[in-house]
Amino acid sequence: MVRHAPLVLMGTLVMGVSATPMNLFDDGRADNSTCPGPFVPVHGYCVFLDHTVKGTWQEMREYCQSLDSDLAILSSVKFYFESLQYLKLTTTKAAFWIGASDLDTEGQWLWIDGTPVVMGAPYWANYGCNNQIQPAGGTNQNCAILENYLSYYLNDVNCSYKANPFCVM
Ligand SMILES: [Ca+2]
Repeated sequence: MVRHAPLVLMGTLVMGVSATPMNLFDDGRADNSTCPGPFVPVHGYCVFLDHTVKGTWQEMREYCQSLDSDLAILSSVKFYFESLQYLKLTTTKAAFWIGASDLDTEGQWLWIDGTPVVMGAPYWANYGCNNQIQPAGGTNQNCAILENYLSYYLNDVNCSYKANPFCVM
C-alpha cells in the first residue's frame, strides 16, 4: 500500500504592508455631498472660490472664517486634484489663496491645521528659466497661492499680495 506523504505546508511569505507615511489619499470626508450655498461639494468638502473679493492672505483667511470656513487645506492629494479640476472648470484668470504658509519658520511650510506641506511633486510649481521648483521666494514670500499661469500648482508669494480666497468648510 502506498502511503501518501504528509502534506508539508511551506511557510507562507507574508508581504509586509508598508505604512503610508502621510495620509495623502484618504481624507475620510467623501460622503459629504450637500453644502450650504454658496459653497459647493468637491470631493466631500464644501468649497467656495470667491471671485468677487480680493485681499491679503490674512484678510482672505479672516474672510473665509467669517463664512464658517477657512483657507483650503489640500493635504489630501485626491482633494487637491479634484480642486484643480474644479478650478480649471470654473475659473479663467485668477489667483487663490490657500491655507499654507511658512510664516512661523522660514522654509517650514505648514497647512493651517499644522500638517507639513509635502515639498516638490505633485504640489509645487516649476517656474522660470531654471525650472526652479517652488517655493523659492525666501523670507519675502511666505504664503501659498494657486495661480492660473502656473496651472494652479502651488507657488509662494508675498503675503500682502491681493488675491481671491479659496475657502473650505
Ligand atoms: Ca518663505
